[in-house]
Amino acid sequence: MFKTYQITFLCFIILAFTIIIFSFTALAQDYTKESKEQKDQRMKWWREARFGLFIHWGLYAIPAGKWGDKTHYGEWIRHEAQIPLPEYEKLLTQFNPVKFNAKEWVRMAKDAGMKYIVITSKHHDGFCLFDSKVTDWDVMSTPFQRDILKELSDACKEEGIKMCFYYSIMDWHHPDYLPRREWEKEQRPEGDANYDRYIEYMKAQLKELVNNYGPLGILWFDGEWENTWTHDKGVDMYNYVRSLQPDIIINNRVDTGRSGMAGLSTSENVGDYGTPEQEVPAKGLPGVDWETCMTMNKHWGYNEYDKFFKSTKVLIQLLVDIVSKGGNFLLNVGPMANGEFPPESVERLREIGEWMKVNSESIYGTMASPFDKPSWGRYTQKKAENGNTILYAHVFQYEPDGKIKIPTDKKPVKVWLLKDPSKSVKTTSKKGNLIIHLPKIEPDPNDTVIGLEFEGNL
Ligand code: JFZ
Repeated sequence: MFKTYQITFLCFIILAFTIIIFSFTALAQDYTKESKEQKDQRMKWWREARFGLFIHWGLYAIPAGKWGDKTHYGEWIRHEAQIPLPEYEKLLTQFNPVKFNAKEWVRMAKDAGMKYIVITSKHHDGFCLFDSKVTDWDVMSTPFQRDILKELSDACKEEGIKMCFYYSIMDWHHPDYLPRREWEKEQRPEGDANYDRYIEYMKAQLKELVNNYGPLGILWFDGEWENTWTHDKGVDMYNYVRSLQPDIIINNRVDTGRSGMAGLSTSENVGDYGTPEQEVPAKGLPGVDWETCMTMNKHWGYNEYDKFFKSTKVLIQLLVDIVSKGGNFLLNVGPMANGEFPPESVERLREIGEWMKVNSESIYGTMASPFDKPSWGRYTQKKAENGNTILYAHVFQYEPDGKIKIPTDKKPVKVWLLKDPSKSVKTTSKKGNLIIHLPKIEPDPNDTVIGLEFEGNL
């Protein structure tokens, strides 16, 4: 029969095999194969949020758009002005945003009605706004020496805002990143650069970001378009980040299938949602999750010469337009080198917040409109808890006769003006249309919202 030591040995072998097989399946887990219910669950907060703040901040805020005699630069300044690396590295000693106050930033976003913040943990210049153990090209090497992302993620947790990180795949600083910029091939030879080692660096940083600042809402990849990044690498990275935090949301720029500025990918590509940039799709896309990101002026990073800010009215109507098509709006601020938001951005966030305080129920948790876009504005809709449908009529333009027409023969069980529910709103029917007689009030120049509750579906 077996001896005790033989049994012990056998048990040991079985245990070792079990561990190996278990860890192997854990490693090999394919998160792209989840069910629709699982994805719906994971995307729930994001689909309800509808509105977030994008922040582009880094060393490029110091030159503030100016290099030599040109003043049109932003976060791409090192590439566009062809600044040699040793020259750009000098900015490190000047980064000291003494006015930075994480709580104030988070409160400004929250007061504007935003539910999540996506900030550049690392942009294309490779500089990290967090304390990274795998590089010195980070905020801890500046005179500031404070972990900006730690302070922000703590403030977000306190205020109930989802902390999310932008992370650039392209990196103009890391010696292992390839390819080199065309113009710096001679000053920065490739030497023994090793792209696989660069991927290990990315993974180490992403682990720091998820583990030390999480749980995170989104990892927002970018800079995926250079020829060294491939679909297979995107799939691997997607699964890697999900393995760190299974319920995290990852945008489609982790993969290579994005169609330029329109930003949408096909179903063969990984990534949880599409990212149109500086534009809004002409129509909603049923069953597709997308988020338009946009600047308030013409730059992502701070440019002190750029005063071409969109008005508050334009920004509010953009938000409503996007939401009426079933998308999210990620609106950008490029903070200054002293750590403050530009005053023009502060003002707009505050004014958007005033509108949201009255009207946000017509934004949060709403879906694309069931009707075509009307001449007078937009529709959003949501399901009430009792199964009724609530339609919001966003009136951008008060028609001279004070009437708007909605193409339904259904009668609403309730109609109200969001900014003054005590005002009664008259409705009549005409040739299969519902006519709303707008109350005689001073219209909101940004968007006057009427709520209409209908029994069942529309
Ligand atoms: C990228 C970045 O390069 C830019 O600095 C900023 O962070 C923005 C949000 O994202 O910009 C892009 C990316 C891709 C295209 C255009 C701008 N594209 O494919 O057309």
